[in-house]
Amino acid sequence: MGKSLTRKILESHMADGRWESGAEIGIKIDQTLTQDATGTMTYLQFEAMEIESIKTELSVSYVDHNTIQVGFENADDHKYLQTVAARYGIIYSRPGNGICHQVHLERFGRPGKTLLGSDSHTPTGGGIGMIAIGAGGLDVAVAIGGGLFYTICPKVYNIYLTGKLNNWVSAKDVVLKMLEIFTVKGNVGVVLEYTGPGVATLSVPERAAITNMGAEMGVTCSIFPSDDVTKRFLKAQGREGQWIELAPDEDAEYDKVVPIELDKIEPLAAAPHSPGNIKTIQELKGLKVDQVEIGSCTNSSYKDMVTVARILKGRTVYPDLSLGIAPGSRQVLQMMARSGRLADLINAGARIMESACGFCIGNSQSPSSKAVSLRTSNRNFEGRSGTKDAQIYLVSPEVAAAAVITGEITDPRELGIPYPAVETPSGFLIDDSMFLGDGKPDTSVQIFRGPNIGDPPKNAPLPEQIAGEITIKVGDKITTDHIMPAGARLKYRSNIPKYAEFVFENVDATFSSRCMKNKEKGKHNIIVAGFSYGQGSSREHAALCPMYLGIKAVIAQSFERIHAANLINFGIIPLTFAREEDYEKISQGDNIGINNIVDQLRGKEIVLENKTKNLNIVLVCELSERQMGILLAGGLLNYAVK
Ligand code: MIC
Ligand code: SF4
Repeated sequence: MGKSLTRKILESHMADGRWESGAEIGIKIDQTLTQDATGTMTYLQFEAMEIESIKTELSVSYVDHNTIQVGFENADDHKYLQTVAARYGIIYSRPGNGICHQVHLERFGRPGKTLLGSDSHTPTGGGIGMIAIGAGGLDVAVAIGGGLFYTICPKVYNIYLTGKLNNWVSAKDVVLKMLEIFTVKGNVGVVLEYTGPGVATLSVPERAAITNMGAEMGVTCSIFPSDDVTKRFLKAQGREGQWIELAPDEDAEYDKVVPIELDKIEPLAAAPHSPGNIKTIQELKGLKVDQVEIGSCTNSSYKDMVTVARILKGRTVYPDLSLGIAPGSRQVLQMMARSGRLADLINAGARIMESACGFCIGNSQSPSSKAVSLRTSNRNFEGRSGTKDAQIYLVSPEVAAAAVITGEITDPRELGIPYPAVETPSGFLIDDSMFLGDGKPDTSVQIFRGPNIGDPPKNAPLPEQIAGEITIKVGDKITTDHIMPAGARLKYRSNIPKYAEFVFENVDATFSSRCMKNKEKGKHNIIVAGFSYGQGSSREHAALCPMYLGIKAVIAQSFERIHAANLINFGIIPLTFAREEDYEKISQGDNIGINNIVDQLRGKEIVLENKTKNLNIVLVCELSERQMGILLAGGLLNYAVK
């Protein structure tokens, strides 16, 4: 049997392990990207590794998350990022240049390369034929320093596309369809590989919108082949020389084949409060809409923006509705400005926002209480918008624009206006002046460290035994937004003691202070959770801040990939229940103990003593030798610098 494209690229980068799904493999990373909200910690950890300069082909540091700059903290972080980048040979993408994933696709993504990014939507790069994976900042720091990235050798599912999307149906609807099929849990260790005749009908930015939201399914990454469409996109970006043709073997072997007929897909939405809660627009039509936000790394390409501009040209934003638009990159914004499309949006009454994450991360444009907000972004977790009771629906740019005109959820096919078929331009506007650096280190640079930048906290090696309290018990599908809120709290990303005050803030505001009290008494803190713990972002702060609060273990029914890796990286043991029903035998506040933890981890099962309930519970923890070493050392930083 032949090989999938995923296998071909991974095998050509594999420096440890072999192709056997489920086993740990170590891959060489060609490119890295960071964004500011995870980047400060990444580079502080990179500095702690005392490596002279970057070892990758290319490393880029973007500033796109924390651009609001209320107070000095964001600006100080930017200055740290700019100077640390110059010192080590990292390209610095200045604030205003755009959202990391969109910009990376435009200017740096290359077929056949591996990309590791400290952001869960790094798989956007799969749209151009890369193996692009999201990870915690510490894993990215190790990769920048030339270390391998370890992950589970994936199962590869083939998504076989046929047909062509109908007018008014777009790439966003394809990935929402995928979410309907795959849901948001149970896909850990899977790569989605798109093939079939339908692939050629999708442009690179459309493919990227699809691979972007693979993150919501919890897959490792998604990938499209590199074909003539890819070649045309690279040519239009002035990078034709970087094109190579890439495809799976004709008889490639896959773990599963899922056919999708593009012409059968209709406009869809993810209803509150999960990207997996899929409804058709036909089911939702008529619902009054208060706010529409268009942008984010999923849907802010040139085509997305021009489509919206053409729908709104000569029309006016519905009176009760607020429209925000954030073009994904400075390239898109400049092209919109020069072509007059931006004027069409301004004339319609759009509030034009910076090319940045903005509303998507909840640090601006929070809706009013109970508002219905239609967004083209990728996550609608409860409270992420900054308004706990707001109802967020994730939709395509076409559906978003239709609501702007009518004030309610509307099937764009029923708008009664001609469909604006927007082609990918044959030449994009190329202006790289907002990238600083030439990839070479400059040891004379003084790294700027403002008062908001603290050293990454150190952890002690794993103790002999765990003795403490179940400090919190939570249910299924707990996202990293539940664990470590972003939005208004984002500015504390570089200040761990301060940020740690907000762990589980919206679930139980007493959590952090209760942890600190236990820690002072020498008691360990333990978290108990249901299925799919740690969904969503790659933010390592959802492990780093709990580590600071003295969390030694998380016991869950199941974990999501990036979060499980982050827990190990910060010396927190990810344990699962051997028997599902035992989740009921443990309550918040229970006193528990695990003796001889190191020996037990080496065995197959771990026995937890629930002292309050006077019973034992069997737990499981499958670790590679490498992961065991990291846990024993108290985390990856101790392990890497030993
Ligand atoms: C997100 O979309 O949740 C974020 C903010 O981009 C995160 C990264 C972060 O928390 O800084 C992600 O997706 O990894
Ligand atoms: Fe930024 Fe939103 Fe994309 Fe995260 S999902 S990188 S916050 S635009």
